[in-house]
Amino acid sequence: MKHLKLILLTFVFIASYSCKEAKKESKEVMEDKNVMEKEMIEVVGAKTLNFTLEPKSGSSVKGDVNFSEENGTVTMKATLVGLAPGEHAIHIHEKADCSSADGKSTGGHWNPTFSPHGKWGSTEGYHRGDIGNFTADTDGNASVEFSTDEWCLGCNDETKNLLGKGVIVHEGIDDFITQPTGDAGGRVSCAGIIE
Ligand SMILES: [Cu+2]
Ligand SMILES: [Zn+2]
Repeated sequence: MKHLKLILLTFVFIASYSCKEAKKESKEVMEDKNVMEKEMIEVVGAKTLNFTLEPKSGSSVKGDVNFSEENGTVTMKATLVGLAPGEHAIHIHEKADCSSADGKSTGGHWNPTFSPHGKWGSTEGYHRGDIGNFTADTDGNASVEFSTDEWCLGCNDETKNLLGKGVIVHEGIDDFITQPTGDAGGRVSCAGIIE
């Protein structure tokens, strides 16, 4: 009888121990799941960014610009109001700093490949920020769409990473020839690309 009690006690002990282990394991699984969910949200969150374009140089040019990355391609969509009708240049400049009244705090064109200024895709070279020209309608409204696999949002390749750069809309037209600016005139709207 004593022997049987001992066996029973041992059984209870083992049962309660393995139950504790199982609980511990399931808690670990839950924690892993939480970490995975958090990482997934962070990845999705890094793929779409929205910014407000603010007027510069005494203009009333404002709007929204959106960047999204999918399958290695970044698409920029900008909507603008308050422009003079006709053509204007839009570039990515090297800094996200829109603090100065003339927008020059964003620096020059973003040029991480040390190339000449030019038309996007030109065999003679172009800056990674040389988006080009777009046309505003007679009411001064415009929408711009541009896609490329030569940009990324937050990747480790600094020749592609848009984060920390700035969007600049110019008063004039990019001639794709004048170095290193394209002679596009004053900076009338600005947005910093900051996560
Ligand atoms: Cu520019
Ligand atoms: Zn340029």
